[in-house]
Amino acid sequence: ASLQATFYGHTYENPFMNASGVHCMDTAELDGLATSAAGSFVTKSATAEGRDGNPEPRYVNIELGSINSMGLPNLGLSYYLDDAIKRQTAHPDQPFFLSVASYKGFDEYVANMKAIQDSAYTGLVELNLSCPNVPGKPQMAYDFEDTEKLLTEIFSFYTKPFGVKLPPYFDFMHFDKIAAVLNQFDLKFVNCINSVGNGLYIDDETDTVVIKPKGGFGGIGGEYVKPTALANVRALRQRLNPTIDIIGTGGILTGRDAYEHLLCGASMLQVGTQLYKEGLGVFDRLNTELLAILEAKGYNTIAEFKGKLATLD
Ligand code: RRO
Repeated sequence: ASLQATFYGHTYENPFMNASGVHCMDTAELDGLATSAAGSFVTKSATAEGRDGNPEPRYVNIELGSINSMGLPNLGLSYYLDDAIKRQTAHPDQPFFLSVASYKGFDEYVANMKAIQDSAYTGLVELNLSCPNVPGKPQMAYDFEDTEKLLTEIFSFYTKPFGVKLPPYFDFMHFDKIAAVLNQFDLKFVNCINSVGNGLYIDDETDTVVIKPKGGFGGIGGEYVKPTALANVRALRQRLNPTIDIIGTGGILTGRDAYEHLLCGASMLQVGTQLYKEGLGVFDRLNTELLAILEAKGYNTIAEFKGKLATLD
């Protein structure tokens, strides 16, 4: 059997990548991903200017996952663009992903996309509409009107391939609304999900929160979020134009978790918390575990079961 992944018309060795924010801050970390068993990788979400981010502690591993309020620490868009332009010729048939966010809101999103449009970078961009950790700034993709306005503005000048990273939604009306917005545009992919925003974890010995920013509130990842991630992948696969591929992110610890995301319709799979906990060796293990599942079930390719989740009616 083969784990080859088809995504945006390209064939990757396997569907696994890091989730943005983990192991992707600088050229050295990106080199580690590029030479790992991951099929692709994404850079840390960049803002126009470099940022130190929120005060520490701001990321903590907990038993069933992680909580973070990093606050968009990054080296600035021009750093990641320069790195990406140097890197993009290595595997032109398997483009990696440049993640772009905004600290200041709507106008900075537009300015950042203009900078990429005007650059020599030709690869994929993951537009992060879902950072939960900037004090005073709501997650863009929870505002359906602003998201539509922003994508309209970006598509008025941007001609390179890109997709969007979404927050989790929890209501069928919201699945319907975000899909109706996204289906108006020639997006290449959506990524479901970013962390489940503004959770609270309490240490049972000290009765205190575990991260410093925002009084302890932070984005939750890991095992906690798998059912929500699967629901978002599935619900959007059922609603989006078939030309829009889905990246599944959230709660992938094992080959079985990966398999379930693929059943829901994901084409690529991102690993955040478990990569942070386990290091780059996670990709070898996930490849081995997912391949064993395909072979046990008699599948030769991911295409044979992708999106084919069975229901009870
Ligand atoms: O840097 C962060 O605090 C962060 C970002 Br930009 C994001 O998109 N998701 C997240 O959990 N943390």
